[in-house]
Amino acid sequence: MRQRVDATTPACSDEIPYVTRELEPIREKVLNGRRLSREDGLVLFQAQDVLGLGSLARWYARRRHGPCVYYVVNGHINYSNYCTLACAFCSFYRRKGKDPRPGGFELSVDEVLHQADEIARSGATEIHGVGALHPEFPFRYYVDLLRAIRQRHPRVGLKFFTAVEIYHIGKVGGLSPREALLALQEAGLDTLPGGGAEILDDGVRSVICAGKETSAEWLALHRTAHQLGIRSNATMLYGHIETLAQRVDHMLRLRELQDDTGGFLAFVPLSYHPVNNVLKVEHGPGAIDELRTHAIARLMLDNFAHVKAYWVTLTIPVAQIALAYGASDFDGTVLQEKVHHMAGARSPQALSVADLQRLICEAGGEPVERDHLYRRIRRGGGALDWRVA
Ligand code: V47
Repeated sequence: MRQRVDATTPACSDEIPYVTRELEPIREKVLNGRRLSREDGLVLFQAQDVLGLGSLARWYARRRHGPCVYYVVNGHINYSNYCTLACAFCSFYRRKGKDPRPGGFELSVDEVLHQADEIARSGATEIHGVGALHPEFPFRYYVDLLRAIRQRHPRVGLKFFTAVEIYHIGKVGGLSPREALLALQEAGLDTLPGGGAEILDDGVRSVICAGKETSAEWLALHRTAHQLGIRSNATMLYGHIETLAQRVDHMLRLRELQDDTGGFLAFVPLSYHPVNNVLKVEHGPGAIDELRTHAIARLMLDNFAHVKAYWVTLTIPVAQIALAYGASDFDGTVLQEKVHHMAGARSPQALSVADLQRLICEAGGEPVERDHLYRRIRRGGGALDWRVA
């Protein structure tokens, strides 16, 4: 499963990216295919030359993917927001029976299936399903949910449950994380979303998500998934109390695991939204910080195929510009997202395929529809008329 730089991808720009003097040594390393160090990452986070950084990251992304920018027709299902944890950054969760705030919900398997039907009818090739650590759902619920969707929609990729949910589901079923993953895989699980990574630093975690699995546990779960052939994403929640060094270290820990397994598909930076939660941070990251973070991720994570510009958290204009800062995946149509909209995201509820294609073209990219495994999708006339190319 080891991933490699795709040497067959056509180089699309031979132009040497222009950078000011402070970034010249790093440019030399990037142009010569040498891995960036922790110190390089810190230099990049402090560099004045944000445009130079962006052009270097864009050059690197184009060397790997040519002009291709990937998108997916997908929808989100949140099966519940009742949670046994109370992460300070999270605006999504509610405590069942104990929360004075309105907005708690839990869906039956039939209700989840109904949402899956609607998403599949729209022509989706992927369903992204996350919830919370529900205090009462039995192990069967999770297996039945996947099996029901898998039976009704055998071709749709099921990207379900963060690492933290997998630990919870395993505990509920009296299973080890590996056994839980195997049972879920047997029921239809294809890939894991990258959530729950937050910042892979246990000091930061003890403030922003006390009680959640440790950094090592998050990484261990993804390692196990990769060993079972379940590929996954990795997120980073940034722009709250973490330091820039902790962001670099987060990337390095992911890079190390990817060297071992090659199982990660994409890195997804998630900019922090400070509304409706108790973490005392006045504002999330600004656009320059967001663009810088995407570009640095592109350069540091040399063994990840894609950095995702997740327009839901970035806003559409910043996500579009992130395509000039090394991102090569615009995510998707994203029907029915809740986690970030409840935290104050002001982006729309969904984008049409025509919008995604237009935004990518306008940024100088060539839109390529992908599925949950980044395989190209070819479409015929109707919404359901699609196949892996
Ligand atoms: O783990 C929660 C984040 C994640 C806030 O894998 C917040 O393709 C910002 O993982 N401000 C869940 N972020 C969502 C997630 C995800 C989303 C899109 C694509 C993929 C993928 C994965 O959302 C959580 C947490 O890191 N989150 N609250 C907030 N206030």
